[in-house]
Amino acid sequence: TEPSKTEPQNIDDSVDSLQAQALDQDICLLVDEKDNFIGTATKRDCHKVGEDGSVLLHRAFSVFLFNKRGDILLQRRSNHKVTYPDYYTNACCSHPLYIDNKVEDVISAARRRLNFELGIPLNDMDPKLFTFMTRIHYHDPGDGVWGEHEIDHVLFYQGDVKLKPNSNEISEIAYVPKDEFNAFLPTLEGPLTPWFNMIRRHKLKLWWDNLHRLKELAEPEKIQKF
Ligand code: DMA
Ligand code: MN
Repeated sequence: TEPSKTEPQNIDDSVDSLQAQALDQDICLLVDEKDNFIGTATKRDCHKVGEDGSVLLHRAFSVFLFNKRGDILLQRRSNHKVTYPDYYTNACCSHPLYIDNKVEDVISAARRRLNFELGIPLNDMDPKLFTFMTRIHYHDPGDGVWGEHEIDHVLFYQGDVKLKPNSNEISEIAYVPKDEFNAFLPTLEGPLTPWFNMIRRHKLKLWWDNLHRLKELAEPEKIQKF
């Protein structure tokens, strides 16, 4: 017989098993408002929304990737993602982890995750070509069950890379030229993630216009709220 549809569902029944595994295995970094490391918590505990809408503050990163022509890489988050499934967003986001009893540095975490989500060979990504632009503190209650509260380290990367997207993570990718970007966004059949939208509105144009001199515009010491 069919299982009754009216039975209460465990949250994890609706979560893909690979994504569910990461919720308990990935150990994220809790930080204070100045981005000082203050402890650890599982990916699950870092993204559960409390009854009052609160979420534990943790460290994250967002990579904006451009090819040598200066086109931006966008991705659509897969339907399997626990947070923000089917949303369109920048090339890759995730969290530096607590691995082997050590705090992982953000650029190592970004390279590892670009390899995992987009299949970019590690050797295609020179750590020196990442520019740490700024930090953004934001809170978003998501769907009310899973949300975000992060100090997000924004990293820009320009270079030509081989892509082999992981379908458990990503359902679509596209390179978009700068002069087509504003017309392209309204054609998308899904929402933009809140962090991508925030960075797009406040910072993207200036930084995209200045890919050749990002180091001069970088403000890694700042933690901004928009
Ligand atoms: C989390 O990204 C980081 C930000 C900046 C929202 P994510 O949900 O894509 O993380 P993961 O890929 O680890 O699930
Ligand atoms: Mn997060």
